[in-house]
Amino acid sequence: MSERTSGMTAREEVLGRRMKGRRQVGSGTLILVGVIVLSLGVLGGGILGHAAAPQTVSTPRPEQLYLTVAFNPYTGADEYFPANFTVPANVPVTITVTNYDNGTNPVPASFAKVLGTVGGTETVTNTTASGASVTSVLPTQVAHTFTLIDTPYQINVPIPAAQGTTPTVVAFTAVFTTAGQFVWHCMAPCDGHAMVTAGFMTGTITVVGP
Ligand SMILES: [Cu+2]
Repeated sequence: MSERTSGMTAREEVLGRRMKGRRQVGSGTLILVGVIVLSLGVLGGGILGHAAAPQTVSTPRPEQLYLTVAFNPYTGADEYFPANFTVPANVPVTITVTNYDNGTNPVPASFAKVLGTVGGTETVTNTTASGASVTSVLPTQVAHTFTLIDTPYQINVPIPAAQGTTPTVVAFTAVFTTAGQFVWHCMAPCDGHAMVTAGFMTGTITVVGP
């Protein structure tokens, strides 16, 4: 018992010394490596920064905004996520809406037409649609709409229903030329409560910039 204890203590001492030695060498090496990495990082960042700058200026990338329409089990309603968002003014903004709601809420023909987007079109992608540009969808296939009728904007984007568990993805591009905060609505008769409750089927789009 006492032999084993003393044996372990001796081994621990040796290990302790080795660890201590390793730590000392390790910290010195770490500092050196740290200085080298930092130097390379500053140098590399400078070089990359110079190389990347002209690309950013010459080919401005359209802004992207991703929205999801889905059932929220906590509220018991279909909602836009997010319902309140911000976009830059005077640049093309591509908004992609991924809709998981497979129920239909048929709309009048006027709300099945695409209005106010670049080219007057949207693309629809699901198991039967290829992502081609369309100017309208079947009113009976609409689940929700993204509709911004708030002066000076007049935008309507019909969102067809998901197919089973496969979402329908709608994308469109718009240029927002007037800064300010505007209220959008879903015009499909989906849910009386959600349609009038901010953060559900209505919300704000804030346009910022010159
Ligand atoms: Cu809706």
